[in-house]
Amino acid sequence: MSWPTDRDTELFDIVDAERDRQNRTVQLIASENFTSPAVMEATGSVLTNKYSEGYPGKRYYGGNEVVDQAEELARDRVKALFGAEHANVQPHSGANANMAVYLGLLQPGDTVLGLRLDQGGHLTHGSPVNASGILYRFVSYGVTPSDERIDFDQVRDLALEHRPKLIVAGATAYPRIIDPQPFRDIADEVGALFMFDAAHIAGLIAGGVHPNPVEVADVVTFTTHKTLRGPRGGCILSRADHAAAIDKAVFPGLQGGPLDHVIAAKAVAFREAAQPEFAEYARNVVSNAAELAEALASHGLRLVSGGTDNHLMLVDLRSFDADLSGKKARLALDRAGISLNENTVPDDPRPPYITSGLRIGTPAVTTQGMGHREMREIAFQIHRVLTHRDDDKVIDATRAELAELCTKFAPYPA
Ligand code: DSN
Repeated sequence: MSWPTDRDTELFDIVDAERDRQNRTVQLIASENFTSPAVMEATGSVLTNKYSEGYPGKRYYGGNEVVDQAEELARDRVKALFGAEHANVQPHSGANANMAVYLGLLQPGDTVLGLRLDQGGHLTHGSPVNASGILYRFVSYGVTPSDERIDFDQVRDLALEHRPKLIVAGATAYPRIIDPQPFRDIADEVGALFMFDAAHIAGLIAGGVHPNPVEVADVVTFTTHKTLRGPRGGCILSRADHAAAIDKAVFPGLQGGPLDHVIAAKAVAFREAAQPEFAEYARNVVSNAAELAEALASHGLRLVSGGTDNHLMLVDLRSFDADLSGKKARLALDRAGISLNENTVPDDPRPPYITSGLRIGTPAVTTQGMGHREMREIAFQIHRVLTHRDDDKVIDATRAELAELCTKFAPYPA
């Protein structure tokens, strides 16, 4: 064997530094989580060495009899987890999963309805700078100005006016339950297909705390690394009649060789998400988010839609401090050891790289075992940083206090 025998300290010191950062600071990015050692073991396994273009039993390469078993296991487990007729576990990401659905079920130029990006939607729901918006004619619906929840009257009016081929539900920054049934009803009324992008809430669905869109949608896409707590990747569930079109769109339409090591790790995560402990985890994610939202509101921060019933909340900073953009707030919180992202709020007057809001999520801190007491502490520290953002002493003190808190809940202790 001619592999280098010296440790690549230049790189692995960086990995160690990132583990330290994850152990010692607060992770509130709503789309992040901590995976289990078993998920990481599969991701770092010998399956990374294999080429297996195609699907189990129909590969373009030899030597896939073992890898086939891993992909079949992943497909069977995810179908059982969500009650789906068909699963494709090969998408490298949620964006790829969405593009594969469009490629499989639409023709370029077809009309699609999706949630506006600045009101909680995703780039792949028709942003003009994304392939979805370049290749297809997306029409956007939004939230109502009064309660900042999905405006189903608008969805129906737009569907009747534009007769979309596909209606897309799902969001990346929407703090409320998304009921799939009204979308199904509207899709049926206009003869459209219905896709639910469950990237953010897949774990809440698997844990039984949010309605399961698989029961009513033609297709459900999701990522495996957010609330579902698996490896980074995507997945598509569909009715059996869409299976052939979707599989062909993923490969050879959009991707080449699947990431077999990641598919194996997805199988591990699907098994973990089927355990009773995961249902408890999902309940705790939502309960922690509600507690954190309430505590932030008690410090005078306005929450979009007045609160949350999922894993995230959106803080609208405008009424709190007109000078404080989402970006300024995020940078100050980063210095204090709190990681989150700036985010547009509905009808945000600031551009998307500045924004007037913060998106805050509880999937990772809940995995660490934090509960209501820690949520109140985090809310206190967020408020303290926002009101003392130019005071280095306060920022440093906060970072130290939070490091002490996080060390008690370290996800990957040394
Ligand atoms: N990056 C994902 C998120 O943070 O919601 C969306 O692509």
